[in-house]
Amino acid sequence: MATTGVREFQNYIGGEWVGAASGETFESTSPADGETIGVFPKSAAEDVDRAVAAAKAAYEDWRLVPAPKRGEILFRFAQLLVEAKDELTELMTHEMGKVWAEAGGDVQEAIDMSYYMGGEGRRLFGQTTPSELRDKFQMSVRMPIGVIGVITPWNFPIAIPSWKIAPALVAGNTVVFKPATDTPALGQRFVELLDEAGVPKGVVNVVHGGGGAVGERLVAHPDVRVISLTGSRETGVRVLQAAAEGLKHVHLELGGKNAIIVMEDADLDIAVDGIVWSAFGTSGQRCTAASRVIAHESVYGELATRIVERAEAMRLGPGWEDDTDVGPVINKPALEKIHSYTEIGQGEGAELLTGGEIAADGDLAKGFYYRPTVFGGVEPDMRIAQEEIFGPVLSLISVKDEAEAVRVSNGIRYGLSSSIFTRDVNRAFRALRDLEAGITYVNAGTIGAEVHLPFGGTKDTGNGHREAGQAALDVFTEWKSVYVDYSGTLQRAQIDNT
Ligand code: UN1
Repeated sequence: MATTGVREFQNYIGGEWVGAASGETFESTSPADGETIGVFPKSAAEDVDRAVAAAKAAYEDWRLVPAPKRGEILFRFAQLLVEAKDELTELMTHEMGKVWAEAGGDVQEAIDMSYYMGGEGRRLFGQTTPSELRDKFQMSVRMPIGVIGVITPWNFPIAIPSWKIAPALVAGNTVVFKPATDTPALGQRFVELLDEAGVPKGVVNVVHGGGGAVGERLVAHPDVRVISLTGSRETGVRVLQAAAEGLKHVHLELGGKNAIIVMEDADLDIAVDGIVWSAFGTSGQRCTAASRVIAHESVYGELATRIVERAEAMRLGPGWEDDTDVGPVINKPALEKIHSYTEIGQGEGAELLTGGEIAADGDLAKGFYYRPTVFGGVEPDMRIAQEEIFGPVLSLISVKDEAEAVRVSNGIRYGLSSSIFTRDVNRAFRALRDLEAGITYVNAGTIGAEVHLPFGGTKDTGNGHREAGQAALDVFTEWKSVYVDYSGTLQRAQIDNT
């Protein structure tokens, strides 16, 4: 595709906009219609090394900037995001493909997170405790760690960078940021706004390029102390292995295979709304998307009919058009992977109730569109009910009772989001206790987490950390325990305290 007139973007290293040392580039194109969004540096190890050196140098002063001041920069950043919300929303409908309302929600989530973490500048609470000895004071304080490597996905191209970069900055760390190669223009705008907000040179650096060249060097670099990655399980395992030798902190936010349980006493109108929103919103490309519905056998039939009806009424199209319900999926390999699961599902004996095909009529042929797809009669151990498809594909599973519903919901390797629709409060609380997931919704779908509670999952969804909320600070700080003895003598803990 011709690139004349297309904007050329650069890396941002130590406060300078620079190309890749090799001079190589790659293009970002729209999944909605193939339009070229921009040309970006295809960076390599050398570029990463320069960015890490800049971040390391900037850390020496940034860690000493009072945290409330760092927070004020985040407040300004949040305000700039508010002002740029429409522009970023529009760019997101083009570069990533999600529909207008959801793209606005993505930007809003970054606004919320930046205000929330800006406020942490005046908190960053530690603990004070009594001492077992006389005339001794003690407390714990959160300390910054150093240079943080931030590797983000394309599905929340503004929100997820904010989940990692805002807490990293308020805590006094510096950052080397590798945006997803499918959404680099949005990553770039994010950093431009941080710069405008007053983040000093070298505190946030951006290096564009692939996971192989840029990501691997970031993980291997001895001066990067923390890696925060949102991505696939396979990438997460590779990063953990690569980071082991350097004993780096690794924060992983990986896959999901989230289920909505619908019991016989549920309000089916709300359940259908919640299912359709969670399964087909963002074209199913959320880690939190619902890809399984576990329905009590007495409501299974009605639910299936109503979900199929709603799926068939959804209009596919570019996200910037007002009447679009479902946008494209991110790229051709994603489209092919999603379609392969239709074949896998049919091969396994599931019943294709609707969808199951690439949509290519008229202008849709210019992009990567997949029809909302529903499989019925799915058995819990089928691949379509076990593996993350990351597209608009939903599996319906019928169960006999609550115990079986919970067992099926838990019977996967992942543990991100979960949901139950019921009017029985006892049942709801049992589900809250028993569902093995980092997030459980009652009478809502599986998507829509807010920024001030921890976000993340159990089992293969991660490695025990959480983003968002107070929990996010644990990834980007280390505790220091401080003991001050003002007794004027040497007091020995555990010995002189009798
Ligand atoms: C993701 O899919 O990786 O809860 C993030 C939600 C959104 C975030 C999803 N607030 O669906």
